[in-house]
Amino acid sequence: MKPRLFQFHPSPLCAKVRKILEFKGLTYETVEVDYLDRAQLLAVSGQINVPALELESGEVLTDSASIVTRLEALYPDPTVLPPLSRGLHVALTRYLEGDAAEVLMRAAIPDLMEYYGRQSDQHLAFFKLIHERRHGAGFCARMAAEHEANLRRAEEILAPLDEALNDKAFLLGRLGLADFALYGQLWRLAFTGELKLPARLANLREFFGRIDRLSAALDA
Ligand SMILES: N[C@@H](CCC(=O)N[C@@H](CS)C(=O)NCC(=O)O)C(=O)O
Repeated sequence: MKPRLFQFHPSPLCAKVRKILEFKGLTYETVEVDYLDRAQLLAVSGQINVPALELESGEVLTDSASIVTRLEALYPDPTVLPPLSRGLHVALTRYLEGDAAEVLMRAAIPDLMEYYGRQSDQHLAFFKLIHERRHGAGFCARMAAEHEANLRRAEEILAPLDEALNDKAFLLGRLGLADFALYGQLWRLAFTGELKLPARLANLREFFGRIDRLSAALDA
């Protein structure tokens, strides 16, 4: 059996892991977890968050950072932690999945509400419950009302990353973990099928396409 990645389609951390698997040349299947029904995910991984990765050996990995560490140990070549910039990749990933993720998550709330609302009223209610437990009552409605400002804030924090890509294809020169983390965070603005990055962030738009096409490039 191929490795199985348990995911929610909109999840940035699942997007990151998908591209790392593809970069390493590993074929895998995705299991789309229903936001409301996590029984299989719980049975397989003992917890209810994604990504969870079940390897061919039966070993089950959770937490995207631990997944990357284990994949690096099992399949070191090609590495996502290039020797001379390993620390920078880790530090930048921490920023992208910390402060930057918070800003981009806020900008993505209306799309997420639409996505789960289309599945059912219960899906939307559960999505709101999870986010309002974390961020306070009224969070989702407030994010919808403040959407324009949230998009401006997202553009602000993405601008320096766009600038870093002026003269190179990847953030630190050679493709590595931080690029996959950035791809995952940009996925928040792309999971609907439309890349909602402002036109002025042209380098980032190209960058997203470059990583997005990785599997196709490897298949070629
Ligand atoms: N530290 C974990 C965080 C995993 C996580 O929070 N995943 C989100 C999706 S990106 C999730 O499953 N959230 C649960 C929920 O929304 O109910 C990792 O890096 O994998």
